Amino acid sequence: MRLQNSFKARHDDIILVSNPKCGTIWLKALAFTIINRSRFDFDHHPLLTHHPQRVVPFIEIFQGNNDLSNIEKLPSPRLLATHMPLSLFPESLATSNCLIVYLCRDPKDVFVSRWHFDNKIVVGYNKIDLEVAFNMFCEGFSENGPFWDHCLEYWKESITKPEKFLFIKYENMKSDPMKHVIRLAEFIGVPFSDKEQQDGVPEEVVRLCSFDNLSGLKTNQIGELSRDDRIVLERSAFFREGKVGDWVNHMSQEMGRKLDHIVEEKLKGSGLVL
Ligand code: PAP
Repeated sequence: MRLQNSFKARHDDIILVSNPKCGTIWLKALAFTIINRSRFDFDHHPLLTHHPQRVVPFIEIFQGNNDLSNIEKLPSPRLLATHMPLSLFPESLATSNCLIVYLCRDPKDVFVSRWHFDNKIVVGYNKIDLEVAFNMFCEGFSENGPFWDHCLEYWKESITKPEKFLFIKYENMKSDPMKHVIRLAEFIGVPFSDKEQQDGVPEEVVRLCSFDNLSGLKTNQIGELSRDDRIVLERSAFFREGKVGDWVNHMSQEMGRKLDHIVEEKLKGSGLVL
């Protein structure tokens, strides 16, 4: 609720939004690389030595530290990320010209990813049985509200205001990352020039931010990250499989059908299919 009162969106903000475990870190890496491509060359890039969580801040981290004023000190244009539902954003989000990129993913893979992630938290989390966690997910328990409500809020905006909300699916980005990198650059107002396309710059962005590349870097493998001092987790926790459909290795077909059915019902009539 504090976010509603204190976060002020700027006209040139770019805000990356997702439910947890939809591939936020990948989107952060891609957007950061696209925006800063004239500042950093690919051989000496900050992502080679800095965890992607560090190069694009979460609005919630400022909020958790009670220092949202620090977000005001960031220079424009700001590249920010959040897991917040749209309904928790302040009025300034709707009235400003800021851009929102929303990343969604098959909820079965999201659930499995989240369960593994939570079990890797070193401090600040009690381990939980997969079946118990699954039932809670199906009932909509999440710090950001039910998974489907979160997606739907942003989906509806992306239909009525496509110039302000870009809705992307993880699975589509996996099957054609180049197309999405080009689209993302266009949407955030920094399209690749013909020369850049001829020189293979979009390919370089895709390669730098690929799961294989990022997950193999020391900065993303060794050590711990602290999230607003309450949670400590392994840096590698953000890079597990990076695949579509890994849920089959952890959930039964029956669980998969149950979740599919719930999600289908919740999204009925919206045009959104997950
Ligand atoms: P967050 O919500 O805590 O920020 P987030 O980055 O959204 O996490 O999700 C992590 C997932 O993205 C992991 O999925 P998995 O558990 O199914 O493997 C992680 O492996 C995946 N991921 C991380 N980097 C990439 C990447 N470069 N390409 C594709 N998937 C990635």
